[in-house]
Parts: sequence; structure tokens; C-alpha cells
Amino acid sequence: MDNNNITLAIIKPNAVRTGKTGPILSLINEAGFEIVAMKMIKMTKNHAKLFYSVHKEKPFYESLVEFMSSGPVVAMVLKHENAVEEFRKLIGNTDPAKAEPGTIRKMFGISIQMNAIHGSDSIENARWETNFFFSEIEKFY
Ligand code: IDP
Ligand code: MG
Repeated sequence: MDNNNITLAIIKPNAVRTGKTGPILSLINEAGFEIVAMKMIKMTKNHAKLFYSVHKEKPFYESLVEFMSSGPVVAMVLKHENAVEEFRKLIGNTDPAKAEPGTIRKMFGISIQMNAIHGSDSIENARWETNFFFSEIEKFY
């Protein structure tokens, strides 16, 4: 299967908690991404640790794990030409204060940590991350 046109998105706990799921889904839709898998889940600390294990040496790791397991998130697989790169453009800089106007992080992020949304950073990671959250019968692409 050609997986080069998919990416993983996660609407983070701060955005779900404050009712931003709908508005964020609208932006994703308007930007032309097709949602080919989606679910709301609350990660355990172990899930979050594993998902972010690439950052385990970083000073913000423990705090990030706490945050990402603090409430429900909405995980999705998105399909689009050049999905990883195009979605990173739509979400903007990791730091909402540095993100371009019109990006999801600019509009809904409240700090570097609580930046409203995750997007995969490479085709390889997108494949790993989508398989981390979704089984074969949950993906429609
Ligand atoms: P990305 O989400 O833009 O790819 P990464 O560097 O992969 O950014 O970091 C993963 C997540 O860790 C970020 O989205 C953010 O929630 C959190 N994070 C990154 N850098 C910091 C920091 O300096 N302080 C606190 N949290 C951070
Ligand atoms: Mg990243």
C-alpha cells in the first residue's frame, strides 16, 4: 500500500477540553485533507511515553507525557498529496507564538506544550504513528 500520502494528527487534551475539536476538524476539512481514520481516546501514561519515546532525553518529556495523558484526545489519519509536509504547514510552528497567522497552532495553541495539535514529521514516522493508534480494520485508505 502507498502510505506516502498519509499523516497522523492528534487534537491534544487542551483543545479537546475547551471545545475546539469541531473548529479544528473544519479547518482540516477546508484545507482539503480527507479523514481516513479517527477516534477519541484517553492515553495511559505508558501509551504517551511510548508514543513520545523519541523525546525521552528531553527536559520536557515527563511533563509532555503527563499532559498528553491528562484527558481525551482525538487521533486521526489524514490523507492528502504530500500529507506530512502539507499538514505541518497547516498546523504551524511548535511554538504557537511563532506560528504563522491562520495556522491551527496560532489559533488554538496556548503554550509550546499545549499547542493544540500533533502532526507527524516524516513519512516513516507517519507510518509508525498511524499504526500505533489504528489497527487494520480502523483505517480506510
Ligand atoms: P512538533 O510537535 O512540532 O513536532 P516536537 O519537537 O516533536 O514538536 O515536540 C513534541 C511536542 O513536545 C510538541 O508538540 C510540544 O507539545 C512539546 N514540546 C516541544 N518542545 C517543548 C518545550 O520546549 N517545552 C515544552 N513542551 C515542548
Ligand atoms: Mg514532532
